[in-house]
Amino acid sequence: GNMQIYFCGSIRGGRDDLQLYRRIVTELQRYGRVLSEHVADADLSDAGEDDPAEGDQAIHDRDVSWLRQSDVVVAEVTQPSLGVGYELGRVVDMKKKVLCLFRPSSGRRLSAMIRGAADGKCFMVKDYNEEDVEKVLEQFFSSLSRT
Ligand code: 6K6
Repeated sequence: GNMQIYFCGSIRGGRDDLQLYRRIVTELQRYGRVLSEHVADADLSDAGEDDPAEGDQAIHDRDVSWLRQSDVVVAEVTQPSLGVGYELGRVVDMKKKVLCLFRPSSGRRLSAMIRGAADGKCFMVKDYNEEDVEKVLEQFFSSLSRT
């Protein structure tokens, strides 16, 4: 559809979940246009600047403007990332629908500032297993079209 989707996932926070991000982005493309496909780009390492032409300020400004443009935000929050936390904080004030996906099987505990931001309306936090990711996304997007 025409929905604009912003996907958040760890980059410099660590790339352990990259394959899962790719799976999520591929699935999100069924529901709309993913503005932030680069998050699932295997060439983008956590080591630093693969593209020296693009400074951190340009990355920040472009990502914030894409967040503003987006209709919904989906974040995989299992791998802790300052950038993802920052994006989610900015987006709370934009009153968009947000789905945070967390895998308890990681053995981590999600930050209280993310789990505690869930309000049952705009900001959702979903505990899931990797194998259920497509189903979880389907439930989220069908709940959107019902409102
Ligand atoms: C280009 C080439 C090498 O590095 C880059 C660009 N880096 C980023 N490009 C695009 N978005 C980024 C970049 N670094 C962070 N972000 C945004 O912050 C993404 O939207 C992710 O959701 C989030 C990741 O933050 P960190 O703190 O884990 O890097």
